[in-house]
Amino acid sequence: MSNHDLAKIFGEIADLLEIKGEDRFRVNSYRKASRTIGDLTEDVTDLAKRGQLQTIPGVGKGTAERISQYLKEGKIDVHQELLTSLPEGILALLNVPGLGPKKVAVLHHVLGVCTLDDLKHTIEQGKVQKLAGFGEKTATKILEGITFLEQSAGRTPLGVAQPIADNLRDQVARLPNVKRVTIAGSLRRGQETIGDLDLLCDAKDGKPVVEAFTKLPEVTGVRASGDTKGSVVVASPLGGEIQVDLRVVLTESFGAAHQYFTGSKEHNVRLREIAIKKGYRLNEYGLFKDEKAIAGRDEEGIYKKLGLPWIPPELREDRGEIECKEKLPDLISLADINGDLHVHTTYSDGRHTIVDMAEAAKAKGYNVLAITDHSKSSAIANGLSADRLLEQIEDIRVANKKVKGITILAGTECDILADGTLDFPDEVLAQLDWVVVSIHAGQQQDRQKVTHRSIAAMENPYVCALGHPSGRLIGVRDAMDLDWNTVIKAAAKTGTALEINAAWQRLDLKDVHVRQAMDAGCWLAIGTDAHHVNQLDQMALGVQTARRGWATKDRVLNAKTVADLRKWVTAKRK
Ligand code: DGT
Ligand code: CA
Ligand code: CA
Ligand code: ZN
Repeated sequence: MSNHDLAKIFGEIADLLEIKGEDRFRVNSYRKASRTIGDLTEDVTDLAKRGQLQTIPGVGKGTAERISQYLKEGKIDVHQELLTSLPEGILALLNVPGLGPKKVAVLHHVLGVCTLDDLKHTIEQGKVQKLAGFGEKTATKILEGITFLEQSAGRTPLGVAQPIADNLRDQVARLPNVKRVTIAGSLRRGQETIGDLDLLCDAKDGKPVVEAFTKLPEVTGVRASGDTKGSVVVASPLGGEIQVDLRVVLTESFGAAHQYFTGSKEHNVRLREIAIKKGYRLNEYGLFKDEKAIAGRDEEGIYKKLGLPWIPPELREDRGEIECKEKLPDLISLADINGDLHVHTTYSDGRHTIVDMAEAAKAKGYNVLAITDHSKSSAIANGLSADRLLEQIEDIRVANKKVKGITILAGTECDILADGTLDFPDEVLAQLDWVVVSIHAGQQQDRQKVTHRSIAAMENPYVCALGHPSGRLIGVRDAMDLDWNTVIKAAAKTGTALEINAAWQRLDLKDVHVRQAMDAGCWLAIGTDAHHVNQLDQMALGVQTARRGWATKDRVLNAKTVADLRKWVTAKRK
């Protein structure tokens, strides 16, 4: 945890210094320290204990002293001084997509902008548009950025919320007299961001359970505590807090409550209508005919009595799941996944070697792992030149002999350049087993350009999958302005898979685009984009996103055997 917090503080120092107009050298040294600390595999606390802070590349005496101060006092003087010398709202401006410290500095010094509200007003007054280096287009982008921020405010990405919820669920499960605990709400439905966490508990006497819940070590505040319901807040690792609701119900109502609190609201409204038509009454306590409960112990019973099959939570959005009746799709599940099709190693910016990644993938029960390191244009990610890629292919052949029971595919995550050409020539791509192509720069280009680039790349027969197609970062950066109909049509026509990038920051494709791709007959490839062995676990998020897009196993390449996957690649090349 310290590494993450320290990296964030050093990054803020760099930003604040830059806004103040301090010299580049100082700014860069803090920025570098931030990046190195964020990338460390070892906890700084341990390094500090051994007196080895200065062995961290780029960390000199001064930085080491600041780290030590942070570890002792939880703060750093320069950081505190900077925060008091600038208006409070300044850091919030940096969160606006498209606004970096340089632009914020101009807005602050020239127009006196201190807060998001100031910024909105000065744009409305037409002042920002007239600034050198801004213009009408930039002003519009900034306004869009502010709207984007306002919409994502207070919501936590699924991948961040999941481990917090799992941990709380497990702790509540260990409380006295608790029969079972389960997660409900948007988290159970696998929605990409979560407003609050909803836990449901089966116990006879709610009050002591709720009381104990409000006293869990993670709890930083209590909003409500009653006989059957408690509401608390816990800290989010991204800053800010997350609300967690716990409801306690009796065994005979558990299924009804699980159904009700899983939602979505829209899905529930539809169910209630069906219930009313049948002369029943549906609520969180059960399904009732007159005053008699006819279902409520389990979800299946409720759906059955309403004339429906049990509907997987990921589909409960009133997007056609009710009308489907008995013909619900047989959704892909984690058990169907034979491998991961997008991971990085120490060859580019990953933390682990090819062999380590393969061993970790094998431990997950996979039969196949595609190594897809960056290509040379992704210079900050230490992208590979063609020569280094050829060396890596050799290394992968050797690793394949060493690690038995899993096939390591030699792949790439090749950059799609600004004009739609690829970072490697066809002769190089031809030597690989698996090719992902991604846009990493020029995401701001207009719709026509980004659409053309994506399509041009997919028209190359060596290309297997289009990586993180939208380029969005959840709550941080908006998607590219793609013409989705055209891109999805091109994917179907060229037989190129669209990736579901399962990294928690991305989930890209997102659910509705997965659905559109499914309807268009596209292939899908799920990749965790793991830069660390632990991140292979993100596959669960990718599968959930696939399920929310109604994806079935026959269309997901990860469900193929190695032999069939190879056949698929060969066929695509013809
Ligand atoms: P969130 O927290 O914004 O990510 O989304 P949810 O879906 O978790 O919503 P939340 O926490 O407000 O409520 C949990 C579930 O409880 C929701 O999915 C459906 C049910 N629910 C809450 N309020 C209502 C309501 O007014 N009507 C109906 N039918 N269901 C509700
Ligand atoms: Ca919720
Ligand atoms: Ca809630
Ligand atoms: Zn990428």
